[in-house]
Amino acid sequence: MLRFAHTADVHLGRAFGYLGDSASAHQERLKRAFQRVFTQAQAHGCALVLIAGDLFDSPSVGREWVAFALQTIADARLPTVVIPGNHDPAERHPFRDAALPSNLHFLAETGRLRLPTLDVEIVACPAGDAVRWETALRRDPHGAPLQLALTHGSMPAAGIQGAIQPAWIGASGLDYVALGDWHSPQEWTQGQTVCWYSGAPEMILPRQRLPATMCLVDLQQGQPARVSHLPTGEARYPDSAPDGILTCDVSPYRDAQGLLHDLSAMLTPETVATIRLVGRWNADEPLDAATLAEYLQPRCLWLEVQPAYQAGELTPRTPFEDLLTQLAQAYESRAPQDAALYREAAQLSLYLLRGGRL
Ligand SMILES: [Mn+2]
Repeated sequence: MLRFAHTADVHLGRAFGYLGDSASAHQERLKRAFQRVFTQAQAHGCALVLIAGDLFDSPSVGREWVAFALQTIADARLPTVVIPGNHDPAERHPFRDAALPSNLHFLAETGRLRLPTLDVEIVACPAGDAVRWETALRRDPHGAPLQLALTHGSMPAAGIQGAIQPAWIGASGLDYVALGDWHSPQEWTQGQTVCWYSGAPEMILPRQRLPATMCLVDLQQGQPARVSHLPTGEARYPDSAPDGILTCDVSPYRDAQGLLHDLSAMLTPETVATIRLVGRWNADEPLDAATLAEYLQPRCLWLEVQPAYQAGELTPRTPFEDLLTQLAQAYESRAPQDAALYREAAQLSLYLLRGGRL
């Protein structure tokens, strides 16, 4: 039996501008996730590590990122196979001119590699070379007992034509195809050939499945590959929100402070959340989603606030607010057909006077 680790889309060296002050901490998280791929591989007795493209975020990442990747791979001492992705294409890949450790097999072109000590044969299908993939994705009847492929590109999806066709996988006769490009894990098994996008080992963009994982694959001759998923990333949804969407009923709150307090308690520096505010906001002060997001953002990795609540009716509290309301009522009685408009104008005036934003 052959047991191996499959990851892709590590994106080492990514800047993470959208994370603001948390960007450099998240770059460190990416490094830890990459190291975790190897520690998990070792802990589970893997004989091989596959990295299906986009190991680096760009061909021009700083030299320290390249040195880090090479050192991590060398230290792990496991045979490791890397192909270029669309972010780190073959012609300008950082590994091209680097001195590679002996356990690293960098396959820059479409082709085959045989690792005799493992009885395994590997087909490389790097990004940008899709015209050669259909013929390359084939079992060699005279080849090694176990045969697998690494491919970096998109399957057909809504609005995307796709660089790979599922039919190529089905017709390949290979034991496993390790896909890279999509950042959430997804299965594309066709017929006898088990096929997965491993997903990125840490969050690259918030819209991917969290926590990020890697694939652990067991391959036995004549049997379908068995795949399990091991966590590698630290970015995660709140405990109470398995899909990342935290629904919060604002009705019981009498001020924004109490709401902020309760929401803050659910956040950590690793939290990624969409907070959906529902119910009726009954407090005197306006509830402003943008202000709320500004306050909560430094308390987590990333969040979005979705205002889906209804605002309760505001009643005048000061002589000036009284005057505004009476004015609107006077207009309303003169033009009853526009009553709704005047009422809305009066409510909006009170909202803005109390510091609300549009
Ligand atoms: Mn990618």
